[in-house]
Amino acid sequence: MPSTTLTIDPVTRLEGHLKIQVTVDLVNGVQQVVDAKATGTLFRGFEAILKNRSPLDAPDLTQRICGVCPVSHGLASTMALESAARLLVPENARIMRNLVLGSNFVQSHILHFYHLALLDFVDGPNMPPWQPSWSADKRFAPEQNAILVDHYVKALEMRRKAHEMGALFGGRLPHPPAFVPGGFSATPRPARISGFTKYVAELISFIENVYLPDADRLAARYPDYYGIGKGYGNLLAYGVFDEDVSGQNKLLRRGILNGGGAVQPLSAGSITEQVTYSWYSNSNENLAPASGATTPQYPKPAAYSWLKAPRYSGAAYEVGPLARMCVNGDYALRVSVMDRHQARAQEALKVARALQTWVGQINPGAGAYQTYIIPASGSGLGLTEAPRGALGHWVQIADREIANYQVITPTCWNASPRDSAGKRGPLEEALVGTPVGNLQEPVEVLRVIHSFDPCLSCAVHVMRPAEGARIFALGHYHAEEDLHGHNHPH
Ligand code: NFE
Repeated sequence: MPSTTLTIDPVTRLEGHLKIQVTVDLVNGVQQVVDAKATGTLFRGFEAILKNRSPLDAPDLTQRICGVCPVSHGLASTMALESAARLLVPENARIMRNLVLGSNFVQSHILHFYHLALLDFVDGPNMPPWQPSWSADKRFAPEQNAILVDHYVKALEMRRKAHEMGALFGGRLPHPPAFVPGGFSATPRPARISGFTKYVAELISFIENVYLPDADRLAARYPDYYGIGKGYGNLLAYGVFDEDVSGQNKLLRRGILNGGGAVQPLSAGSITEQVTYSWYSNSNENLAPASGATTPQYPKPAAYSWLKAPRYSGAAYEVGPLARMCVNGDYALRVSVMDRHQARAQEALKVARALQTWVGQINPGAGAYQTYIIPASGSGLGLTEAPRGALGHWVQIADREIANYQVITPTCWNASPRDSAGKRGPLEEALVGTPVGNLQEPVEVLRVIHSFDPCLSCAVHVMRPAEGARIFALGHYHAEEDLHGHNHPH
């Protein structure tokens, strides 16, 4: 049989625009993926937007990278600015940052399991938007299926509550305005504390009684997915949720696991970004992000993605809840589709329980902000975690302006293209070996992709309409004119 190339473009039920191309062939009598390419199809451009602006703009602007994980961008950015000014924030700021970020983690994990991943395994109701859909390899009996669909609906309500919980301190979700360099701009009023306490109890109950049992149900029905989607097995975590203002003690700690063995310390200096297969100038090749550059070049021979390829000591690393939980010693070191789902569900519970502890640590009588003065020059680094994995912001300040800014998102790590050595990114590698039962409905490929919870909005962001494209504005009508000033007949 000749090999077949399948293209899924766009992959749905994720954030942003991802194209996946897999080559399927027969190996030892099993039809399976033998090669894969992941393409981020839009250019993000925030690095260019931030140049020469006030550093104080960075937390607000970088939150607009994504509406799903804005809290993490706000935090990474304020951390980068504070490290450039060598400033530690007050205890109340540490706690309220944890509360808003943790609310976002819980919301995002529930979103991923029920609304993005589950429909690869479960039949939705017989109506749009659930139908038409692929029917391959759906294993749940009708009554189990119905329970999971009920939980899909319940999960919408729980996500709303998680958003409302975070907004109590964040001021708004998504894009909370409360993350500012120097601390936190909300006051820890007792009514907010008691409101938060109620919400978190309800969310813990949902995670314990619904989410975790559903994740176990899925694992029991699809145990073969503990053997699918492994990839390199390299895991990396920057760590997150400070337990004190020094930033040294975290709920989920920093480190790397190199295909097995003991957790190693992580050195930020070992991170570079490679662009051989990315639509960026070769002058950007293998730069450390502290002195990184993001110079688009399209088209470019052999390049196939707007994502760069971040590497640690030259190797590809997977990031995300599984990486965090394994590095922290909370999850046995196994890497697969089902382990990603299990670790994510268990992390949701760990974070929700920690929220309960932190909200009790707030001192309502104390402040949460200290004056932040923009340094005349300097460099800063903010390493934290977003729900989807390790997130880093690097800033250079000169003449009190941003001279350079670089962001490496979790999806850049996971869905990166090949590096300069020609080695696949983590998701590409994880797809290799995936069995494909039905070439018309390669649902197994989707399950591997979704287990990483990719977000291409974080990775890429700005697009230029095609030549001749027509622009329609909702609400009022202008003469139909394309971008190039040509009028078109009705
Ligand atoms: Ni757009 Fe994000 C998370 C970040 S993923 S969701 O989590 O940063 O690249």
